[in-house]
Amino acid sequence: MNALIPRPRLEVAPGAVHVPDWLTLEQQRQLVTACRGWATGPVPIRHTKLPGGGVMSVRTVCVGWHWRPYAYTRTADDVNGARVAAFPDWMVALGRRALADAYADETAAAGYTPDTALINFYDAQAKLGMHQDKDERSSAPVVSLTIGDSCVFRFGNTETRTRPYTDLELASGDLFVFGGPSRYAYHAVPRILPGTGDPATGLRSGRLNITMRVTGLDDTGPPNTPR
Ligand SMILES: O=C(O)CCC(=O)C(=O)O
Repeated sequence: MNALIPRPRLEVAPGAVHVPDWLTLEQQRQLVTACRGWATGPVPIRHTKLPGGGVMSVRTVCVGWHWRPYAYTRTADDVNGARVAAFPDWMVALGRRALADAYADETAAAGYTPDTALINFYDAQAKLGMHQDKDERSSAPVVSLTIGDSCVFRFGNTETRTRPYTDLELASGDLFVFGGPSRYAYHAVPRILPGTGDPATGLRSGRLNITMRVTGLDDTGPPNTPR
């Protein structure tokens, strides 16, 4: 943990806010335990297959809705066909608190109901290229939590995968929220910083990232097919 020298809250771009050391150690432990459970099923954590034939280096498991490139479904048809674990109420509450603290806006927080989370596990070599989160039909903010090893997080602009962008370090317990004018900003994880996590979180190595989102989908609408 980097708790010795307090790191300031930083608005990286309009609507994109980094809140260091937001989760307590106990909350991190609880999240690690919950994620370990989800990683074993009903849909096991896996390297997502890309339509071009490649596989992502990061491993992912979802709750609420299952994400695959580039759609959300209730069942993991590209893995084992099982229905994903339900999105728990305590996680909705956590998402709301995250929004309230990042934006200092209780009204926005009360109206925020995330219904999916992508849980990414990065080993020391894993990375994620520049992309936008745009498979959701809602433009509600994305709430991102980091546990374990720190990473370099690249937060760019909404127009291109290239500069201008800001590189910042996300450490264990950090919150990052992006919404409003930054909701569709390109972002990436170019590098994990191995050995920077605190094993007291329950994670001996690697980085866990949880992004909560609002899909804007419901079970009565037309099937959500990959774009
Ligand atoms: O790991 C992170 O911090 C970012 C994850 C991400 O960009 C995603 O899941 O789309």
